Amino acid sequence: MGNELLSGLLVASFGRQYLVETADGRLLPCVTHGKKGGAACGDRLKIRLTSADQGVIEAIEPRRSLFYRANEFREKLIAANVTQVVLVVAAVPTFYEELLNRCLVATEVAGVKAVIVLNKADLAEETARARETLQLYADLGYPVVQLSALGDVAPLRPYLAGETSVLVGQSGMGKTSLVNALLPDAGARTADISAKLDSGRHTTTHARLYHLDADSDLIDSPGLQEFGLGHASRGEIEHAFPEFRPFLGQCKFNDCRHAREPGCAILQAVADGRISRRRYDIFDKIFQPHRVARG
Ligand SMILES: Nc1nc2c(ncn2[C@@H]2O[C@H](COP(=O)(O)OP(=O)(O)OP(=O)(O)O)[C@@H](O)[C@H]2O)c(=O)[nH]1
Ligand SMILES: [Mg+2]
Ligand SMILES: [Zn+2]
Repeated sequence: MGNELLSGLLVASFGRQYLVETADGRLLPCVTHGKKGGAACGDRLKIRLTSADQGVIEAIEPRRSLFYRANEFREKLIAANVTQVVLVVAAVPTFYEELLNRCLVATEVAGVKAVIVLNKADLAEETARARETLQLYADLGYPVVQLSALGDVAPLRPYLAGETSVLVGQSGMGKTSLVNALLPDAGARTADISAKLDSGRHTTTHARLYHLDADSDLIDSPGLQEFGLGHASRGEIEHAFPEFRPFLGQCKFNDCRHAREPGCAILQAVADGRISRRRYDIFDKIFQPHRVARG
């Protein structure tokens, strides 16, 4: 077909197969050239038609942000061009605080806003305990929005207005249920809560972008079990803990690893109660591989 390039928005990626929304609102299956991957949901693209209803990605436009995780071997892109990460947790199944913190670090490293959603508020007793755990994060300035995706999702709407948000979190926290509640026409499917059979589970396997309204988008993403921060530098991780910032650069040694060095301003702040012990312990765990590595 022609050599003309079209602009498009990547709204879903299935391995090397992509679904691209063109300016005129069509959804076009696209592939990439050869082995080149690296496109993420939310990417703005230049595509070329290879047939009437198939395209090839020719270029990825510069991104305003990239939210991703990485281990020592490879990167896993989650979403591009988001302005906000919505971290979805619930009391049931239990959410892992370290994973939440890893997501928060990646959000800070990406330079975008974070909102924590405590879903399944209808499970009142368990939710009350989880809310106590989350108070630490509310005190740090992260909004904590408590709601039930099966009830009223109105409390979340003001946070989504005008933003491109990606929902992230462990499997089963209710990300897709939130999409369904916010966008009844989304066609996103979830496990039926009334289905007693485990086979009724419907876990999300790929990211998908939905238009909430003319200037708000919402990206659903697959559940996470781990969140590698191999891409973050030592300095980025230190700064990703906002309450550490006033103390960074105050340690006796320039290359202080904040482990057990004398004159460590971070450890002193923990001892003084100005940095929470819980957050420091999580930082310590996350920072561990970066202590031995360079940079
Ligand atoms: N009680 C209760 N159950 C909920 C609520 N929201 C979601 N669920 C249930 O939690 C289960 C998981 O919901 P999903 O929306 O599929 O979770 P998810 O975060 O998208 O999971 P993955 O796609 O695997 O990452 C389903 O059985 C939902 O019905 C809620 O507010 N209250
Ligand atoms: Mg899902
Ligand atoms: Zn230190």
